[in-house]
Amino acid sequence: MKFEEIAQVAQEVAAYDLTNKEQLEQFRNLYTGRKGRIADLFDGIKNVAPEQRKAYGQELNALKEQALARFKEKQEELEAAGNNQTETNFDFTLPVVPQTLGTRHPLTLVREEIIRIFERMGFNLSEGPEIEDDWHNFSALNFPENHPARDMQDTFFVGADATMLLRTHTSSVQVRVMENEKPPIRTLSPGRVYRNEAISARAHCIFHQVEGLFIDENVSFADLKQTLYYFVQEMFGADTQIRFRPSFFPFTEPSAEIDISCLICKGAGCNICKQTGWVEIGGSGMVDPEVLRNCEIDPERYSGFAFGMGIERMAMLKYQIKDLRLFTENDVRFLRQFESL
Ligand code: 2NL
Repeated sequence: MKFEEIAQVAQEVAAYDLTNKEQLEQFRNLYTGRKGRIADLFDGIKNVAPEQRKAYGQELNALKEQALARFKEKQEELEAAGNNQTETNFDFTLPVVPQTLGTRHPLTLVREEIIRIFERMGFNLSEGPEIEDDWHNFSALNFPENHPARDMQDTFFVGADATMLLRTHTSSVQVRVMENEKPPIRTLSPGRVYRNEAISARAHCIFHQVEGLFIDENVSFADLKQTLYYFVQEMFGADTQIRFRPSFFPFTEPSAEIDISCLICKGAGCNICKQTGWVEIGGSGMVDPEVLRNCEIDPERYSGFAFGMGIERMAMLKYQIKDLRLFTENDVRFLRQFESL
């Protein structure tokens, strides 16, 4: 009776379909495992007549060897077939490996939003070199010979004879546009600029600005105001107020700083706006006739306005970023918070 059972299990072991990992596992549970049929048969030795026990034990050992050998052989076969995941052995319940997409840099997001707004008003884009000559960065823009911006303390000069410099604003791009194209001109020049400043939470030697230039017949300060009013409403929301404060730049006359109502406290006063309710986003003015003449545009016939705004400054306001250094440290914990690609 017991011997027949061994023969029966031996047949099953030989015939068992072992083509995937699940079947191997079932086979182990059913036959060779601690609670399997073979273990049961070993337990049953106590019910075998004493004179037959030796033979029973031998047959049972043979069965065990046979089962283990078959298991090992099939296991090795499956492993050799590579960890090729086939439809039958792939675990579809495994969690997926997350796809970590990149995000766009906040300065990129803000720059592109600015560009989109001015494009709707007919501005095109212009670019120019970051390494400039004195003419395009300073002289054409009416900077006097002894102006402090021309000092080594403020500007990075390059080359053995220091005749070239890293542009301190993108006005240099617009000087090139005025030299090469005739009015009407409506152009926007976003770009990286350099100033010789100590790095802190509020200042950096490398930053970004966007400048705009509009030149045609009969362009007035009213056009400047309306253009920038439309811009801030689109950029910061319809409840944003704008205010112009008299100022001075060598290249514009008259000149005005551009303030907007504080986005955080809506004008009530907070520490972002230093309790004033207003924050500065840039400067503007009517292009000085001398600058037009320097670029061979007749100031008797044409007039224009120009403005410059800091991209970091606007990104800080928009996203409430408190330290300028975050823009350049490339800390993924910071970068990942912005719109993904
Ligand atoms: C600021 C101030 C300003 C301009 C930039 C400009 C360019 C040309 C001629 C005249 Cl070619 N003006 N640009 C005018 C006024 C202010 O920038 O605070 N920028 C961050």
